[in-house]
Amino acid sequence: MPIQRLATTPFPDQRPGTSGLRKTVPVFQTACYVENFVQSILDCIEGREGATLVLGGDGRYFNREVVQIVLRMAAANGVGRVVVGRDGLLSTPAASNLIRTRKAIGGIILSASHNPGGPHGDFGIKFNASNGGPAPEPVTEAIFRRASAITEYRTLDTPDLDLGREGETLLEGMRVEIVDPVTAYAAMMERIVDFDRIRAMVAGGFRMRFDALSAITGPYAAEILERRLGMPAGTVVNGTPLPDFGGHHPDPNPVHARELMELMTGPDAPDFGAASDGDGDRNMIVGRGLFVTPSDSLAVLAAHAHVAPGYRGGLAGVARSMPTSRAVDRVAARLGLPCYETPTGWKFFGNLLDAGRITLCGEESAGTGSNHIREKDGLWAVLLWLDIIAALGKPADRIVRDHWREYGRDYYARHDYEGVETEAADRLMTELRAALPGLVGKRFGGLTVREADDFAYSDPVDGSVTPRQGVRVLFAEDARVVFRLSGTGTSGATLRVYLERYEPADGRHDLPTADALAEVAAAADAIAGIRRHTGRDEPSVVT
Ligand code: VG1
Ligand code: CO
Repeated sequence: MPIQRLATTPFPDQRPGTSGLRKTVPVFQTACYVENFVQSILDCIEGREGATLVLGGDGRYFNREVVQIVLRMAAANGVGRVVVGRDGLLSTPAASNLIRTRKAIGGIILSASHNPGGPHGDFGIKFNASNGGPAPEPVTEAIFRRASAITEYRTLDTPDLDLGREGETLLEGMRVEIVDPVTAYAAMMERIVDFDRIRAMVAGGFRMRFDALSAITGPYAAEILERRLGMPAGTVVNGTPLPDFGGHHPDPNPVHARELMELMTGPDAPDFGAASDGDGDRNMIVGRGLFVTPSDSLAVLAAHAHVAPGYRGGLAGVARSMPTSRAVDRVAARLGLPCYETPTGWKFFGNLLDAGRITLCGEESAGTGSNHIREKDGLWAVLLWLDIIAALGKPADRIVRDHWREYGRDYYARHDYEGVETEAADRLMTELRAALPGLVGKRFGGLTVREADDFAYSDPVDGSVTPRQGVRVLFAEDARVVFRLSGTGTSGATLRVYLERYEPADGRHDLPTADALAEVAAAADAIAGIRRHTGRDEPSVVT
């Protein structure tokens, strides 16, 4: 079968964002759109001749078709072997694990993560490097430059492969190895957390609910929680991955996982609740009657991870994305650990993990992870929580309240203004940046600005500098507001406003978050003119 070299012309908009290229399905369905981007990725993989590549996606609409396109193109571009999840499915953490264990040169992950799916929903393509992590900025920029000048792509004229059965087939000279998506991942989890200890807790009557939100983690959670850990059938709900996620937003937060929140705050709440997102890398943790913010979750995990087999030697260090609350910093300070602050997006943790500088890291957006792979990992976070609950013999809500008593509480909320006109959002950020030098010392209600800057990250490992990663305003009263524009949306702009305030005093840890943050929210509007620029009185989503 001769390789086809087909002429094409570039699309100007194929620059990857916070996490890969994300567009609506109709955009991806435009003739040559997928092919151009995939060829650009392949062109940027040095040494792809004869190498191994990992391939899979979260099963959303168009996953099936794109898997076949990528397989043909990989074969036509000289790739030696592709390890692909059965039916083209792999959660993002499972893909990261396979890239590492199979010594692949990289992986192509098909997902738009927490964005809705379906014929009118979103799709995405992301390239991960040989360390299993999202390609760093120099690579994504190289892919973008390539895509902006592309003239032809290579493929084969072959029928679709049957990806429904495990085993190996040949696609011209390339081996296609179809693997069970769950097995290797579940085995890795058994090494990191103490399954026996959790099983004993389950045998003692511990009950939880895991809501897979009709996305990729259903089969993973069913295998691990129900089969290996012995939880009763029905522990995992919405466990069948659907191409449109049942019409829902597969974003595990109190707004989009409302059913879980209602259960956990109602009279029949089980001991623990959890959820994950479209591609399985995010996690939501809920104790009885208490939603645990991802920032607090990271801090609690950092404080107790050493009880689990994977972390018995202690942690090398921790990291959080800049908008994530400073709760984990307090744990690091107490334990004498280095604590790094990175820009939003998992790709910035890769160097720190590879260099052995950190063991745990996380983001306020429900992403938590460790050095076991190079992606955030939803189910892993749930399992580590379970192991900690079992080891401490305390329910999740008690663990969190005890944590606040020891360290103080960082009240936290994120206000998203979605679908804002791009020009209005840009104008807001431009004016805000211009106003920064004059802000220090100004008072907003009871708050005084102590520092204000536009976050620039200097990578301590490779020395690279990434400027303009979000405006942060720090108040003398130990409160903070951060402003940045989302890099994962597919229509208009999303303004994210991150609010936090530290409350050391015991006895003041049970305020409604909105009340604790009211003054900070008012200051945020006064500083950035949110209403004036966006015309919105209220955020579209508060998480
Ligand atoms: C968002 C989150 C960020 C996360 C990214 C990818 O990015 O804020 O923390 O890493 O999504 O997560 P942005 O640029 O929209 O704020 V996932 O689970 O959607 O791959
Ligand atoms: Co995700």
